[in-house]
Amino acid sequence: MPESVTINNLNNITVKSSSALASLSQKVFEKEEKYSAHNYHPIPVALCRAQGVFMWDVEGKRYYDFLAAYSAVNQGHCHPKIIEALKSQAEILTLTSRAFYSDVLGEYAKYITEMFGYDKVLPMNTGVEGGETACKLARKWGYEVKKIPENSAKIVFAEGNFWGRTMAAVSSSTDPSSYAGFGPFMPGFEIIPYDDLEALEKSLQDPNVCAFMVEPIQGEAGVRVPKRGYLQSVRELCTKYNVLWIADEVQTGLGRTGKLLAVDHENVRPDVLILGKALSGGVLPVSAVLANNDIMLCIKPGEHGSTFGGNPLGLRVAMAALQVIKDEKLCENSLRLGEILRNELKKLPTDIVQEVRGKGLMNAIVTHDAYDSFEICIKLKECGLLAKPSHGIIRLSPPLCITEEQIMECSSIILNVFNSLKSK
Ligand code: IF1
Repeated sequence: MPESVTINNLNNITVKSSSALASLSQKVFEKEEKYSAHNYHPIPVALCRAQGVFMWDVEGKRYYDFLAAYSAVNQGHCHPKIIEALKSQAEILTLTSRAFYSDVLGEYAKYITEMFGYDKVLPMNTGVEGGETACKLARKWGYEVKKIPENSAKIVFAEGNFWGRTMAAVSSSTDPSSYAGFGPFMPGFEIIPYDDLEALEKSLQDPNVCAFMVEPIQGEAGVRVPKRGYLQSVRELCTKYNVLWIADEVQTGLGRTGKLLAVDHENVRPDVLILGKALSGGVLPVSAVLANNDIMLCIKPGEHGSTFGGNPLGLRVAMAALQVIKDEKLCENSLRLGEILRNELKKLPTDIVQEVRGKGLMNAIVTHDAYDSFEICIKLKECGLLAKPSHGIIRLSPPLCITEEQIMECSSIILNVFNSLKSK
């Protein structure tokens, strides 16, 4: 058995056999299997440290992170400026609840509303809480402003949508793995095909529709990029029929697609904007719903909130995370390197790969059905690159701080793995 060496600190070197190292990972897998719910099927890698675009497992192996925690780590793992914000705030004030004012919420609210061009922000924690908040805002606006009869408001969603795992979120899902076995479902939700303007216009003619909630690029559905002009037409149709356009930018936002927001590719503005994930740089759950006063003020004191929503610790982290995106020009980097990555991946064997698609550094490899995306991700892992299979595609979304040299190295890893499949 080849010897391998791990350096567990500067003072001594422990020589472990590769089987001893492997048992370190196995112990992690077994403990999680025994004591944690089986609500995921993870790639078998036991991670213990991360920095920038890299993660390390308990055996000391280094990997490129090509998932970025589903786009929550756009700024790179453990970004020093975000961690510094976390540490300094953690020592003075972490949580007041919204029963009282804190000296952070107003500062953050001014910062983020000016950055995205809305009157107000409603701070929440997870992305799905952002989606729930947006739906409650839309219903309230529907009753108070659009004068929809009580308890008759409808929200339209696109087939293939994914905005979380709550009962409301799965009530709008068309993916059985999300909704099966969790009924009965939320009433007043309607589904239309994604990227279908005729179906959208037909649905919006119902006077009881208060909102259309949609991802500018569908993430979980497999990085589905709509036809150019779709978002502009969504904007026009929602305006025409007095329906709120809710853009779920929890995954596509904050530089992931090569612009600050994915809607910026078509220079359009949703009525309600949902942010999450990278809003905290992957440090804490921080989400946000942004809207103008005519919508946001439909929710009155005591009608919505959460214990941790707007907590000083998360908001200091969020301001640092947003500043990093600006200071390090992560949107521009994402746009430029996404082009380079997709150009390199054009060399993938067409008898294995149907399509490579995406925008900025939000991409996916679509394989022909005969190929198992989970098995391919195992091979990628063995070559030092961590990616995630979902619904037959392989999602590629590294931190936006990745360099061109690293993109080229990762492209060759991916090309080598796929070419090795051909020789099977
Ligand atoms: C899981 C998927 C991605 C999201 C969009 C809201 C949320 C998400 C567009 C909710 C969350 C996460 C959830 C996580 C895996 C991951 C995911 F595979 F589930 F669908 F990214 F595509 N809107 N997506 O993508 O945000 O409440 O999780 O903070 O549930 O397995 P959250």
